[in-house]
Amino acid sequence: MTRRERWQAWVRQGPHLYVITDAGYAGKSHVEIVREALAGGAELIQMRDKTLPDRAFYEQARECARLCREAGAWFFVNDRVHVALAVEADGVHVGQDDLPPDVVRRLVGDDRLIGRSTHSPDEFRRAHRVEPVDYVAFGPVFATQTKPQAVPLGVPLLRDMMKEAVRPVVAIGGITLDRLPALVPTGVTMVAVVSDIMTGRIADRVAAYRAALRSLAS
Ligand code: TZP
Ligand code: MG
Repeated sequence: MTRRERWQAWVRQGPHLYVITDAGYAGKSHVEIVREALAGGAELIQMRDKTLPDRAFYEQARECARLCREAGAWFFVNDRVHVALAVEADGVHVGQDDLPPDVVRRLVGDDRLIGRSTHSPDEFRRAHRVEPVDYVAFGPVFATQTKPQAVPLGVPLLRDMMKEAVRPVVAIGGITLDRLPALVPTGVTMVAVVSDIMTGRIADRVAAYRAALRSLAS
């Protein structure tokens, strides 16, 4: 089975938790965050750090990728396509200011996964219709301190966008446990969480999200 076939099979078993590392919130290294998230049962982790120099990012990403591989969890690198390739990550997540997805596809090849951030209906539609990506993130759904300037899009708009979705969709932004009952019925494949997991006991928070998602799955 190819990686993308495994991905498609896993996607169908959702909704899943999508953990995004933030060393600032956690006060820990990405490697420590990944260890704790995996101990809580994380199945997908994205390493995200906007400030680390490439060398330091790479050193940690290499270890995070190894830990995820060993645990059978998906590992994504945020923004840095070259590092995703260097550490043989499962995929790379790119936003609107990063390399365009068709260029990323050319660089990473057919089997590696590409995730895409979108922040408006136009971006969401383009990601679904023309971009060669494996999932589409939409948000922030709720206001969040992690991206304070971004305008929250809201659950009603997410629900509307889901009618047009033909790819796995990741809800992101301001997600907390008590908001899952509003999000899961929209049909999203994944919920991505930064601060609500990074600021607590990471393994326990991951386990709590997984249990909540399981109980809400239809
Ligand atoms: N993209 C849209 S919202 C967001 C990103 C990276 C941050 C989400 O963080 P949090 O702390 O889970 O609200
Ligand atoms: Mg980016």
